Amino acid sequence: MRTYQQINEQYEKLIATPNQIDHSHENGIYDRYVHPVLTREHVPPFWMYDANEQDNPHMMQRLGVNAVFNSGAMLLDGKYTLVARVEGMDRKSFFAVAQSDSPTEGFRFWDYPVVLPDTCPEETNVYDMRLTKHEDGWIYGVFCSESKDHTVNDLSAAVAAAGIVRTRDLKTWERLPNLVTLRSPQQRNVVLHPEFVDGKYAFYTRPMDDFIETGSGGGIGFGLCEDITHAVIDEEKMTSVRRYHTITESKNGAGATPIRTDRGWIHIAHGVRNTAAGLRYVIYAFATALEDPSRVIAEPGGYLIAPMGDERVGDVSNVTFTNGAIDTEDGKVYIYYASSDTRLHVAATTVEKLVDYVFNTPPDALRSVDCVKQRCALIEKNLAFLGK
Ligand code: M1P
Repeated sequence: MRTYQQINEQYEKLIATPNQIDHSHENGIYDRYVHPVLTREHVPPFWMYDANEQDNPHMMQRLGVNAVFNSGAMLLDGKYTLVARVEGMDRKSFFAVAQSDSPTEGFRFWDYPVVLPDTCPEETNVYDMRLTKHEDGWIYGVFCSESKDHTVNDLSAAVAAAGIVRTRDLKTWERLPNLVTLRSPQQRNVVLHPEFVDGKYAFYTRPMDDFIETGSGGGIGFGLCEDITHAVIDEEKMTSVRRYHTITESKNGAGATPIRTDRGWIHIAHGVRNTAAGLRYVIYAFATALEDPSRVIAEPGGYLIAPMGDERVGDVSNVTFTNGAIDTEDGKVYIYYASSDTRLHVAATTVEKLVDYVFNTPPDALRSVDCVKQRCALIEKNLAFLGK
C-alpha cells in the first residue's frame, strides 16, 4: 500500500517532468510534444484520496477521476491558463483551472475546481468551455450544458445547449441565461467572438437537430445578439460548411476562440467523418474576413491535427478535439488539443506559420481525379526546381 505522502511525491514528480518536442512527427506546420500537458494523473491527490490514514486505512481513492481533456485556454496574469474538462468516475464532468509559467509543461490545478452558480436545475452535465477575452472587458466561458430530454421515451435522450458564464479572474463566476437559438433545437461547440460585430455580440454556433446527430445542421453557424445577459440568436449564417466526402461530412464545430491576424481571423475547429470503426474527429483550420468574420476566405483541404500513435486510443477512440489555443504577443500559438476524450496535449506553432498554412494549402478538390491534379502540379513544380 502506498502512503498518501508517496502518492503525493509521485504527483509532484509528474508535475515537474519536463516536456520535449516530438521530432518524429515534424510537418513544418506545428510541433507535437512527447508528453500530454494534462492527464488524470495531474489531478491533485487531495481531490481523490482521504489523506487521513485513520479514516482511509487502505489509502483508497474515494472520488476517482476518469479523464482530463477538452480545455479552454488563455493567458491570465502572464500565466498559461487552462480551464479543463475533468470527468469523474461517475461520468459527470466539471471545470478546473490549471496554470503554468510554461506553455508546454508544469501545469498545476488550483486547489478547488470551478464552482459554477447553480442556476439551472435541469442541467446534468457541463463540459468543453471556450474562453473569450471580450472587448467589453469580461472573460466569457461558453460551454455545453446538457440536460435529460423528457419529451421522448428514451433513457439516453439528452438536450445540449450553450451555457454562458463570465468572470474577471476565473475565480468568481456569474452565470448568464443559456444561449437561445430560435431556429436550432440544440447547440454544442458554441464560441463567443472576441470583438463586437456591427455593435453586437457574435457567436459561432453549431446547429443540431439532435444530441449526437447534427441532422439538417449544415456546419458552423454565425449569429449576432444584442444583449449577452439574455442572448438570443435568430438567423445563423453558415461559415465553414459540412461537405460530402471530406473531413467534415458528419459534423464540424468551432474550437478555439478565433485568432486575429493581418490576413483574417484564423479558426481552429474540428471535423467529423464516419467510418466502419465509428466516428473519426480531426482538427482543421480556416480563415474568415476581418471585416466579416462569418465569411470564409481560405479553407485548406484535409486536417491540421489527427490522432496519432497513443492518441488514437481512449474512452472515445480516434478523436482529436480542441476548444482552446493561446497566442502570445511574440506571435507564438499553442493549440491545446485532447486525444480520444482522455488526455490533453499541446501543439506549438506561430501565427506566421498558421497564416502560411491556411492561405497556401490547396483547398479540398472534392474528387480523386482533381486531387491527383493538385498533387501532379506540386510534383511538376518540384521536379523543375530540383532539375530532374
Ligand atoms: O467524443 C468526441 C467529442 O464529441 C462531441 O463533439 P461533437 O459535438 O462535435 O460531436 C463533444 O461532446 C466533445 O466533448 C467530445 O470530445
